[in-house]
Amino acid sequence: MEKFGFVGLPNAGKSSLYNALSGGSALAAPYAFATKDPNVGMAKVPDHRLEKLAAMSSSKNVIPASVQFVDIGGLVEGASTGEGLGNKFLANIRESDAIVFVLRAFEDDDVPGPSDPLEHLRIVEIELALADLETVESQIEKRRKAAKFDKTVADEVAALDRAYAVLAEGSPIYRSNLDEETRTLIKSYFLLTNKPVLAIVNVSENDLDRIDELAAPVAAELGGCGEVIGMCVQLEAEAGQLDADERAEMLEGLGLGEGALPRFLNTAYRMLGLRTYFTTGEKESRAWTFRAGAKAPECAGVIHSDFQRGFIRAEVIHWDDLLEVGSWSKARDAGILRVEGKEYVAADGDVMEFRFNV
Ligand SMILES: Nc1nc2c(ncn2[C@@H]2O[C@H](COP(=O)(O)OP(=O)(O)OP(=O)(O)O)[C@@H](O)[C@H]2O)c(=O)[nH]1
Ligand SMILES: [Mg+2]
Repeated sequence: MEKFGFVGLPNAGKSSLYNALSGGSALAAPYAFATKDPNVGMAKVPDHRLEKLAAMSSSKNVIPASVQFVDIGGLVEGASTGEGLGNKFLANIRESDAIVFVLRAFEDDDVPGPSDPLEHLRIVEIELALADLETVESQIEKRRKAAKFDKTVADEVAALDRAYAVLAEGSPIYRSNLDEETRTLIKSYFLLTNKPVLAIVNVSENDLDRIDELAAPVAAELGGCGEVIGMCVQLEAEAGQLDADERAEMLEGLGLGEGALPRFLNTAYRMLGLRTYFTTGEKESRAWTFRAGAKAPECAGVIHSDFQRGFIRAEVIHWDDLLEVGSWSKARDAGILRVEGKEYVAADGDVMEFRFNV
């Protein structure tokens, strides 16, 4: 399952975001370093298409796609030299697929700390870059020696040298012009800034009419290097404690529509190049995750490796065409189920059934 690691200064709202997503009750408190041990949680990726398919099939179970996230302690300026909790605890998010910055833009006299999201961004970016620099420094000479005996290591060392030059400037790799090939060569080092980033700008409950305005400077600063979403994490967390109907009523009443979490989760999902196909029936309707560009057998393998190994063909229809005709059997009778083979590149929103033989 894809995993997101939360990074931010103390009191930025990371644990509150965790609670918002999981409906959980991690300690969110107005003092620095409230979080010491990581909180690991899961969130379902909302998908109106799945809901509609489940209703069509009167499915007993509805299983959405989900992502995992990890809430860690706050990072402070100088963490790389041991300030605050230091930076060793970042190891808890090393294997995340993406980084989520939580940047504070809310003012609250009861919650210490700066409330300029650009200041938050500047500090976390430098600290992550310095943590990566440490990682590269600790490996680069060893790998250079290894390259003397094994020519295949030479490309990797060259990539490490390039990464080093970027990081030594205090700059994250996701902001650099290092190409895909270089980044892939150093993937095995799990550098924190060699991952996609998404920034949450956490605005005050008093600024709900200025969310976009307050998020704009962060979007401008990151340029095309990361996604940016503004929200009031506190309210989303309070809503997360309610059951679905009450939650919808609360968010709607505040003029927040369905809230910011669906957009956050969908953006995070797509940012990683993830796509969804569906299976639907009376027993269950389910969303399955695949990587953009995957072919039918690989998609089948998400359900079970036997499906991929023994793949024969897939029956496919786009979700809205299926919904229109009303059921799988009607779609078959109408002759609008496509039969696709091994080379079929799955599309987001496909509904599929696989034929296989093992
Ligand atoms: N007024 C206001 N307070 C908020 C908001 N978001 C979070 N807080 C409060 O700020 C305090 C810190 O929030 P946390 O979620 O614990 O922050 P954190 O980033 O996890 O902090 P550390 O674990 O110490 O790094 C808590 O008292 C929250 O209730 C917000 O949008 N508005
Ligand atoms: Mg916390």
